[in-house]
Amino acid sequence: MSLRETRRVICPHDCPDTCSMSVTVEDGRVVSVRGDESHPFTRGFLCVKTNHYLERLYSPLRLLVPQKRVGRKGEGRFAPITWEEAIDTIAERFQSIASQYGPEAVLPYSYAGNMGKLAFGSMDRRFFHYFGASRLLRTICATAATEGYLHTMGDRLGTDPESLPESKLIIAWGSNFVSSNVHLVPFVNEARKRGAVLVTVDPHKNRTAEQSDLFIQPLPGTDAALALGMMHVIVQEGLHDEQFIKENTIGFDALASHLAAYDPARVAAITGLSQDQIIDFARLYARLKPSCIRLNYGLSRHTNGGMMVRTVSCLPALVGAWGVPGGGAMLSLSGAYPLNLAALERADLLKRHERMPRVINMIKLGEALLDVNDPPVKGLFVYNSNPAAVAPDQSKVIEGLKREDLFTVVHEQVSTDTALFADILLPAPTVFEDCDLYSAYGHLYLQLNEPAVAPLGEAKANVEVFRMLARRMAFSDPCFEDSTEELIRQALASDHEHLRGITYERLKQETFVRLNLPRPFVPFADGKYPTESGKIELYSAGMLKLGLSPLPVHIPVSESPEANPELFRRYPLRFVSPAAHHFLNSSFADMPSMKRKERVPTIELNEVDAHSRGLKDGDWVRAFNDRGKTFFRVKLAGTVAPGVACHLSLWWRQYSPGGYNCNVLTSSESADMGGGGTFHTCLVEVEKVTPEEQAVIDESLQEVCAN
Ligand SMILES: Nc1nc2c(c(=O)[nH]1)N[C@H]1C(S)=C(S)[C@@H](COP(=O)(O)OP(=O)(O)OC[C@H]3O[C@@H](n4cnc5c(=O)[nH]c(N)nc54)[C@H](O)[C@@H]3O)O[C@H]1N2
Ligand SMILES: Nc1nc2c(c(=O)[nH]1)N[C@H]1C(S)=C(S)[C@@H](COP(=O)(O)OP(=O)(O)OC[C@H]3O[C@@H](n4cnc5c(=O)[nH]c(N)nc54)[C@H](O)[C@@H]3O)O[C@H]1N2
Ligand SMILES: [Mo]
Repeated sequence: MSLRETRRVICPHDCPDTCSMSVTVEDGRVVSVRGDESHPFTRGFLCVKTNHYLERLYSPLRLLVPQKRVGRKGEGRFAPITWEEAIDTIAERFQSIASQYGPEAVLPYSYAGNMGKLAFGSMDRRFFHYFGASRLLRTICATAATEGYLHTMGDRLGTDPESLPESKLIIAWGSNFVSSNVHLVPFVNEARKRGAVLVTVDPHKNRTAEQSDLFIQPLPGTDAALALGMMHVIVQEGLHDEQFIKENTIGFDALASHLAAYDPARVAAITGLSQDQIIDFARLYARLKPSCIRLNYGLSRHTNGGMMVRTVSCLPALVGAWGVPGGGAMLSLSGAYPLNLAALERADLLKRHERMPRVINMIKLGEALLDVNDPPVKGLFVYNSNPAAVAPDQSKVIEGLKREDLFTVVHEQVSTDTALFADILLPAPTVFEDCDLYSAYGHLYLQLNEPAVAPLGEAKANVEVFRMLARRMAFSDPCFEDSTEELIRQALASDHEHLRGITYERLKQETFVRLNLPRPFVPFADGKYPTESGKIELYSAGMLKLGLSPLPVHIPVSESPEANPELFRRYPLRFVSPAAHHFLNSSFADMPSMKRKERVPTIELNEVDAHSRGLKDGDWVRAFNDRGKTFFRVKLAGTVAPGVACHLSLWWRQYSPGGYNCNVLTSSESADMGGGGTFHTCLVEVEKVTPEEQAVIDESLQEVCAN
């Protein structure tokens, strides 16, 4: 008789939703994956990607045993080895690199492929801290937006999504939640049923814009000007909330005089919008309350991204949107989770070293691998990330990964673009086979994941791999022996009231537990803001000290006609590459069903730009700038303004005609705040491909279809 049971598994991917999945296991094999109906946020459905999770879990690309390279770098030819040989090799190579160049010559490279608190940052951090490796600044996604928001509000808190039905106006501001945060949709729909208006502000007419009542389409990188223009109108027409401003903010008078520079005529010229659009939007925003601005990270991926987020997050204060259910703004709720991450990461282990190891910004991986550095990077350990596909300035990244003298370890679930460059390739389990603790950045439930099935093949979790390495290298601190359960208990050890009553035992029983917060939770309801002044900072003395403008300002992005006319003359299209509906960064982009849905890498252009280049819908173009070139199929769908181009990312290089994806075009320049990525500040030109290029594309498409 077959054994059939239902389990809960927490979706580990980098997405605000962190869903609870209801999983059926039969004879040790997962046979179905559905949304968990009992979860207050997941509400019984999953996104299109995780609905197909079986395809990922049992993919032919799954890595099942440790392997060592036998071919050329990047060729992807490997031979199986034992775990013992793999760990021995890594330990010996890291030790010899350390004795020749110092431990900083080893660089860990990881991000949020798995958002589990343990997998994301625990034994791995302890290992590299103890060893003295270079420290990685994890900037690729969230740091610019976070810093911008903190300058205004002081904490990573925002509107409780479960209170959204109370909103009368919801603004998706550079946030494509229909694709990137789909579990928000039922709450938004509930609000709309009760009469709420949905507005999208985005240079791309994305899936959220398609469903919106109003679509505002500024040029990329101009949102601070738009927000300041709205403030100009609001203050000039006396629509601001004087009482709220007086009690909750600092710097209103300075801001009000500064707004003179942002009259609708000037803002229209900067944003490409009409004056009426700006004025009407400002009036709508001041009139409809409660209102919620749904920000996410897309808006911040510009050289002025921190300032754009800082500026937009001043708007709710001006109209007094905070303090009621459904009001305010939402970037992230991660500030609500007071987990003891310091205990997991153990930065104190760094004190063993004479000086603090250097830091390397992850978006500058290409430079880190190629430039003359002292010491040079000689060892690289990649886990939870696929930098060959996701990091900017890809030709440099690939050139670096090809270095014969670079010893590269990749710990992965599937044979990614980065895995192909490994010297030692290690198999990782999926969340179905692993145990971990999950917070969320889009809801308020702490969740415990327990394995539903045994690890496939010889897959070992991140925690276990670094525990084995520490043991092999005779690291003496007892922290390297902590078990998974002990690590989870350490993370939960906090006196903070949000965690009151939440224990390991309770999580084991209930899987998900709401933080100890009222429902709905109204952030900042007590009028306290953990900024320097204790108020919402419309003027920020702290920013001035950092050399930033203390008042919100519009600063043209570095690749724009204002900042670099010469570059703009050569590359006149502002290229953005936000998230595709069927991929999650580069995850799922290997799955045949998801690739079929995205079809081929496309570039959306305006008719005017296509016409002036002799292009029609379906033509293949070469998109290029000084950093590189890649190929896209032209899509003319009325989705972008003249001078703007959009590609939905992220395709694997393996499936991209010509062997590079969109990140061969993007720049590794860091944002104005937090060293953040600037993927959407990117000028390009497109040209119809030559017959020779078309032949390459046709051949490569056959391979994509065959895979
Ligand atoms: N399906 C799917 N879901 C995802 C992801 C995915 O890859 N696919 N990625 C996950 C991750 S890691 C993250 S960080 C979140 C990101 O979630 P979002 O921030 O919602 O996602 P993005 O698609 O990066 O960007 C959102 C929008 O920003 C727009 N944008 C770009 N430049 C500007 C600008 O200057 N102004 C304005 N107003 N808008 C601009 C883009 O056109 C895009 O429509 O989503 C998560 N969820
Ligand atoms: N052009 C462009 N580039 C972008 C973006 C964009 O909008 N445009 N978005 C950026 C953003 S928001 C982000 S967050 C980054 C994301 O970049 P990454 O963090 O690299 O995200 P993924 O592409 O999802 O790759 C994560 C990898 O981790 C692996 N993994 C999952 N779980 C585990 C585990 O438990 N252990 C180990 N060892 N591996 C595991 C997965 O199989 C997957 O291959 O990309 C950025 N790149
Ligand atoms: Mo991200």
